[in-house]
Amino acid sequence: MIEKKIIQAIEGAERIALLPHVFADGDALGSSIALALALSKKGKYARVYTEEEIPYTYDFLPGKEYVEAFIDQAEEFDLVLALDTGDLARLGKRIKIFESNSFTINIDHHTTNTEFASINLVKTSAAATGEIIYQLTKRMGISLDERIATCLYVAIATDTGGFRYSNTTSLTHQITADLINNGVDVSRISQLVFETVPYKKVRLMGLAIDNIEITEGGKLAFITVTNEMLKRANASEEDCDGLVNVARNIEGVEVAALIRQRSEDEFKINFRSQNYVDVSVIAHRYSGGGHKKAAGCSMRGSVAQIKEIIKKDIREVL
Ligand SMILES: [Mn+2]
Repeated sequence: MIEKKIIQAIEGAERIALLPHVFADGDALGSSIALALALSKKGKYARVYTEEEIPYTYDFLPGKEYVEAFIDQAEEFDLVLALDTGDLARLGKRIKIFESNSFTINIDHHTTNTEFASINLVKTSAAATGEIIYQLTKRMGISLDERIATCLYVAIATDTGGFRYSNTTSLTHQITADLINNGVDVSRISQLVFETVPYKKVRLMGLAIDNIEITEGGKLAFITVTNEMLKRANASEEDCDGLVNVARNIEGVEVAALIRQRSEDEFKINFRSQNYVDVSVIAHRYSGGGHKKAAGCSMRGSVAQIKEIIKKDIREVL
């Protein structure tokens, strides 16, 4: 039993490092902080190392005092866990922390997970890594409290798009019910996570919406964010979050691609599909990964060149 091995490893460790993926989202952060809170209840010393500072959307998370943005140096640990991380590249610079430890654990739900650790707990049926962490803490006999429940709620609510995506199961709702029974303030959290938007993000959305291009008979939508647009809106990387959904939600669109500039000729592509296209297959072709309906990769070239490549790939699967 993989869970049993993980619990044994955790029980045998004193100092534990937790690593969410780069550009940590609600699930990566929520499940990592929840586990840090749970482990400290068990008398363990736990730290969460992120690649970047916590995005403002998640700044309210209880337990963020366990989080440190990785600069170059970390403390010594006797156990390292990667959470919500499909492959080693998603650990960014923190691969140093991961590889300095001979015994590692990988807890994730991505179908593209490469099982890169000593122990791999990959449950692709889980809507969020938060669901797996919930089950693990239960098994460890750690009682939930408002802080742990809130972090897990954020993990699950964000990865299911507010319980709207097809990954949402009855188990998702059962787990969530237990979290709410442990004190989650649903309306406050929903407002903070899904509704409150800084003005700079609204400005960026305006610019991005203006350049949406719809092609392939209305089934493919592109939305582009250049560095120039970020500058004009006074916005940053984190303000691009959720933009791709604006394009995906257009009536008739099956696949949306957010093309986000990283440097002069380097772009990050976020794919979303509506019903039947498996975008993880396309992302995988360019060394990316993800889920059937949400995936990403990096590409080089001009925006026009990248659009041509994607059009060709999408045409095959539409
Ligand atoms: Mn996730």
